[in-house]
Amino acid sequence: MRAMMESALTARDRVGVQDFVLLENYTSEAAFIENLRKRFKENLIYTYIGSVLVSVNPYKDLEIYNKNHMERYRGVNFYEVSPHIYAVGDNSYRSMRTERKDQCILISGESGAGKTEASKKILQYYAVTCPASEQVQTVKDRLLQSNPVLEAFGNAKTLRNDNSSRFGKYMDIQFDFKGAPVGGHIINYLLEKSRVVHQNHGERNFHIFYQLIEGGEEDLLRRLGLERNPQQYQYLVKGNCPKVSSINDRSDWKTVRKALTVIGFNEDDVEELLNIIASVLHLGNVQYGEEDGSACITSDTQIKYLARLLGVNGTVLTEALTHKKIIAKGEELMSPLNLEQASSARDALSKAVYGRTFTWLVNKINTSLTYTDDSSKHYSVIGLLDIYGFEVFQHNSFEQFCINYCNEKLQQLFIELTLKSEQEEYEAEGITWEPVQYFNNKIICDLVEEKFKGIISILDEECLRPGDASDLTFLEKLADTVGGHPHFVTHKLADAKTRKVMGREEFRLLHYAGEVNYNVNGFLDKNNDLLFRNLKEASFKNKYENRIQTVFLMFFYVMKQLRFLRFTWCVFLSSSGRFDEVLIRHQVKYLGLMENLRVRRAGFAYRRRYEVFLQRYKSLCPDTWPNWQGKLSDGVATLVKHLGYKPEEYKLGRSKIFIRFPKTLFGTEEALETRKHSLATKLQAGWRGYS
Ligand code: AD9
Ligand code: MG
Repeated sequence: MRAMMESALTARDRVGVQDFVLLENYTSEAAFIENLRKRFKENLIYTYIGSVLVSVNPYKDLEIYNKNHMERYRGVNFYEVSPHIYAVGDNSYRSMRTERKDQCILISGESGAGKTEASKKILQYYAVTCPASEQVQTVKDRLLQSNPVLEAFGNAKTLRNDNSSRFGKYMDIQFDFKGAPVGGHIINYLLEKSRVVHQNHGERNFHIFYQLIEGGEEDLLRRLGLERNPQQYQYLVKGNCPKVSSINDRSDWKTVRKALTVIGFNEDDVEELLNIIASVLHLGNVQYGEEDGSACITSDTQIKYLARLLGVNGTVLTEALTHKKIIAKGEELMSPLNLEQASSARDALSKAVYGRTFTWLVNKINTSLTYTDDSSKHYSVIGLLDIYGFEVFQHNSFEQFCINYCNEKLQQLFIELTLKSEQEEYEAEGITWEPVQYFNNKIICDLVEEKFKGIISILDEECLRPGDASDLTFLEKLADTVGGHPHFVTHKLADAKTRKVMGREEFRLLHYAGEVNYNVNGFLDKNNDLLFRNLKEASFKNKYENRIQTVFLMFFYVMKQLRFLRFTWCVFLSSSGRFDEVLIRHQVKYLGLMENLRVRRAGFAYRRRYEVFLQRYKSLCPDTWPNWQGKLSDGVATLVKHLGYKPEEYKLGRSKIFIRFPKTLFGTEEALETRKHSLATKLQAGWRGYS
């Protein structure tokens, strides 16, 4: 016995605890990090904080994602097996089935932390473990194959991640009453279109361009007028990084081609798609010269290809790339563009074409995932949110501003749902409670989004203001309006030390995850792009805002869903392949994991409304079976007394029972199972009544 206990202790010493709630010194950050380190060393990358999954990116393939593992997690209690992303998937699936409630899995973490990999693993888990008929198998295949396609067109190599998502994704998986996946729907947000025409040093354009050039068959490339050399294309040379050691563009091309077929793209669709991708490359190579101050196209090679691939008239295209339409005295005239204007018109066209193609692609995928069985319109849903993670580069622009703002909102949601609402519920239920202090990043969200005086409002105003509005006037307005804000700094307002590391065209935001300097160059143009798209959307969809912000739209949708859903959080930490303590400590801090643990520790793992609790377990006590006649709270009190709950294990609130430890409820669940089993045996033998 002693030997057994000793070996259990040594094991715990070696691998740490699998739920931080069990950590003895739970207020110590050092103990928290040490526990992560121990587990990471043993390749145990997953740990819980109650029901929140925390993971550290191992950056190496672990043997924990095979079929055996999937089977191991199927239908077991969350806390009985070691923490895993499959356990999260399984738990959400079972809650959806037993409670008939839609679910949502929210995945957060900075760029390169492992969010997209995790969302794919959840999808694979469902594809393997859920029941399937022939028709369902098709849906499963399509759900899985949507990933390589979306990644080819929406992911790229950045300095942070070789396969970085450059768009936000919310995916619904729809299940029928048998629990089989029968459909899906994807919503995409804010694709980083600027990447089509420009990449920072060491980064690449979207994968698809390189895949096509490296992997496309000879006759296909000939038809598209492409050469097998990325260096030939202006849009692919900006980052000076055509090859990436971790990426095999040629084999990825094969995967994507196959995936397109599985998703239901016919030959015409594929041809259309590739024509557009090739056209973007040709557009990038359109070279301008100058004649009398006006731009002209110096070679018509690209125009010939473009005219053929896009099915437009070459002369019309040439005019469109060198002129703009103006209306003078009621007449439409073509006014020539200068060199700079013509180049930006060409780039704007490339971005627009790519952006629309991406939307078209997502729509096509959605059509192929549409649930068509009319006999049972009701289905349950598990939603997966995977957005681009927080990122900081040497040079940060409008794109980083949008991405980091999204992450700020996601963190706000995390705080709202796990810290704030938890504490508010205890208060509402009259449960004695020691409040936990935490940093609420709402102040930063407000700084960005507040009506009339937030950064986005000021930017919109500058975009719509006629006259001399420019990126720099925007910066000045910012300094005047939000200059005193504790999370905002401009060069002008900065102290001497900060000024040294800030450009004159930059403003700094003190995000929850760290400081970022944003260069305002291009802010107005890029925002205009969103603004006008939004204005168009607003004209038929202005239910909740006259102007719809795309970022708002994403979170509006998710938050609206969350009111009806049950959610699970997965928090991913990035690390550089080894356990990088400084990096991990920083993330533990800004993600509020210590506060989360404190709330969990002081709190209760489970809560159930009295009527739900009584209904489920009343058969375990002769006084509550078959029906309790008195007050519900008295019924629950009688029941738990009979079950032997100790006073420190639970509390009774105004309308709910709160149970501190998972094991208490598991014990009760087991008792229920045993009783059902013995009842079934007795019924078979003709028994009636309670025993
Ligand atoms: V970004 O915000 O889209 O830039 P993600 O999505 O958080 O980012 P991603 O899932 O793309 O990161 O993971 C980055 C890389 O980490 C992957 O390409 C893998 O090489 C590596 N990774 C992530 N998760 C795992 C894992 N569970 N096992 C092994 C992993 N490697
Ligand atoms: Mg990603």
